[in-house]
Amino acid sequence: GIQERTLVAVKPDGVQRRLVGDVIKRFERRGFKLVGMKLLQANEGILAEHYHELRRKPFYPALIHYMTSGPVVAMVWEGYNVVRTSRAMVGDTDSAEAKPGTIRGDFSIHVSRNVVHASDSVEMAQREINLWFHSSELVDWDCCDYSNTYQ
Ligand code: DAT
Ligand code: MG
Repeated sequence: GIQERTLVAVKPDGVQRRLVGDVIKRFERRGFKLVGMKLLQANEGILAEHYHELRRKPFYPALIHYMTSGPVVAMVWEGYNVVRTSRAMVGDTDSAEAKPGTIRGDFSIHVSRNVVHASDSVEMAQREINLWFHSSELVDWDCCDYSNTYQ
């Protein structure tokens, strides 16, 4: 439905490189609705939850170190098929494979510094939104232009 939500986060490399605005711009102009956003320095606890499935990967310690190295900008975006569409906008996990035109394909070279996170399924999105945001931090509001975005 048009109320599907996903978690998008600009990672520490993206914040350091001042790419926050570029990332937001792409989701805004696509037509998605921003319903939550904050800058925070993530601690190991939240990242251990967030990357639970990767805990046995050889790159896991470096991943956690990088993700705690500076602030991230966490966002919740809403709209039709937003989980799938945002993964397409973000591009392949491995920046070397990411197509030009995607965020990773335009702004990054290597998998270990791939600028942005986006949830990979509706179920994971719900879990990640609950992990990164209190429900009171999410705002329900009416987009004035939905007749130009949806039928
Ligand atoms: P994605 O972020 O596209 O969902 P993922 O969930 O498989 O990818 O992995 C999470 C992050 O872990 C990824 O964005 C960057 C890091 N990562 C994945 N594979 C890696 C690798 N082979 N070497 C270094 N970092 C890696
Ligand atoms: Mg993932």
